Amino acid sequence: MLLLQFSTSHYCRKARLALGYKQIPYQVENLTPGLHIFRVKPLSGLKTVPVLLPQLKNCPAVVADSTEIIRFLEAYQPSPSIYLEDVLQQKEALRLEDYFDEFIGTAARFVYYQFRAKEGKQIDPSLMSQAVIAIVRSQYGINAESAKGAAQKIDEAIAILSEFWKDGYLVGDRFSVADLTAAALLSPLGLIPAYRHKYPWLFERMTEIHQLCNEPLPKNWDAGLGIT
Ligand SMILES: N[C@@H](CCC(=O)N[C@@H](CS)C(=O)NCC(=O)O)C(=O)O
Repeated sequence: MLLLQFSTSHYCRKARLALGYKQIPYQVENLTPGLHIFRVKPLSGLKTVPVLLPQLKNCPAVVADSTEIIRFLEAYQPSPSIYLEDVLQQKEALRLEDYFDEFIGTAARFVYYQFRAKEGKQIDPSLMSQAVIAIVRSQYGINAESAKGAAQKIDEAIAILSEFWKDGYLVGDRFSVADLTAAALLSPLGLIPAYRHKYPWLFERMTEIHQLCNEPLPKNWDAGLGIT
C-alpha cells in the first residue's frame, strides 16, 4: 500500500495510526503542499491528503479521506478492529470521529499555525518553514482573531476528553476509532507549551496511543516542554 501524504499533516497521521495499529505494511510518498494537487486530484478528484493507493488485487485503486481510509482498512483487515461490535457504541464512535474531523482537526490547525508564526517561530525559523506557515495561514484565513475562536473549540473538546481519557476510552471499554482520531487531530497541540503544561494527562494519553499504533510522535514533540 502507498500513502500519499504531507509528513506534517494530522489527518495523514490519523491514517498512519490506523495502518500502524493494524500492522499493515505500507510506504509513504511525501508531497509538497500546493504541488500535491497535480498528484492527488487526478486520482481522487479531491485536493486533500491523505490518499491511500492499496495497490492490491480486488481492492479499490484509490481511497481518499482519512475516514474512508479507516473504513477500507477495517474491511480489508478486520483484526485488530478499530470499530466497536456494539451497534450503538460504534455509532457513537463514528459520531465522535466526525466531530473531531470536522471541528477539532480544523481548530487545531488554526491554533497550531498561529503559534508557529508567533511564539513558536524558533521551532524552525528557516525561510522555507516560515514560507509554508505563511501560505497555510493565508489559505485558511488564520490570524489572531480566528485562532482565538478555534482555541475555544479546542477547550470544549479537551473538556469532553477529560471526562473519559483520564482513565478510560472515549466509547465503551476499549480503544476505538474515536480515541485514534482524537489522538491524531489534537497532536499538533503537543508542540505548544501552554497546552503541554496545562493538560499533561492529554499528552500522556496521546503518547500511549502512538505507542499502541506503532507511530512515532510528531517531530519536535519535546519542544512543547521547552526541551530542544
Ligand atoms: N476530511 C479530510 C481532511 C484532510 C485535510 O484537510 N488535509 C489537508 C492537510 S492537513 C490538505 O490536504 N490540505 C490541502 C488543501 O486543502 O489544498 C480527511 O479526513 O482526510
